[in-house]
Amino acid sequence: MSNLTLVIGNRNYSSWSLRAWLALTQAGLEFDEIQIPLFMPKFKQEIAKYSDAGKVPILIEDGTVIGESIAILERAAELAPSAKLWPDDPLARAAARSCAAEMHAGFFALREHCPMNMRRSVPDFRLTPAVEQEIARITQLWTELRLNYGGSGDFLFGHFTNADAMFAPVCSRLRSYHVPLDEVSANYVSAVLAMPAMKDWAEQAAQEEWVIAEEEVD
Ligand SMILES: N[C@@H](CCC(=O)N[C@@H](CS)C(=O)NCC(=O)O)C(=O)O
Repeated sequence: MSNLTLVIGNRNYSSWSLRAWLALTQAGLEFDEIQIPLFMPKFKQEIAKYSDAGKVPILIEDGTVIGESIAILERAAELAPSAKLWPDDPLARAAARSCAAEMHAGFFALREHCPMNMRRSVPDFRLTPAVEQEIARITQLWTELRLNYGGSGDFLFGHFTNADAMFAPVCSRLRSYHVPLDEVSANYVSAVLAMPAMKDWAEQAAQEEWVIAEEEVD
């Protein structure tokens, strides 16, 4: 039994759970996992056993409850310094924290209209202007980061960092809804989705039987 327990929702739909799980997994940290399917009759009751905030993910470390995915990512970076979940260079690190915070605090149109749904594939999905605008901002950000910090690696700051954990569900959404992308962004999405941990998460998501009708958009 580990001193870390991560409480997550459905692998198929819970984008915030994915971010925390991916950061902990990529950092090589051992953790126990508790899964509570979202929006099922007992969701609130079950989650109240761990946190009054009522949302996943939740990391429990030696009895301390850490909610909010960005705080979990910070803790993962502290627990596994050699994984370099934040870049070493101070300015690169500031840029990584900035884009992670931008993701955490924004892109509401994309989150609302293009829910993460790992097993879904919608070829003729029509984007709203607001979603198009947000995707333009995201791909501009990715292009700048790859150019300035990507070096010879495949990720935003070369190697995998918490910035990639924050954008991993966006990569999944762009693939699910067949969003056309520039070459840099398309390569980045492919690199993120090809990670063994992402494949593992997606394979398990595909086996889940829970369906949340509102998230099945087309
Ligand atoms: N700000 C939170 C958001 C967490 C969140 O919204 N989680 C969703 C699942 S992806 C949830 O638990 N929803 C259940 C609810 O709102 O009742 C974070 O960053 O962790």
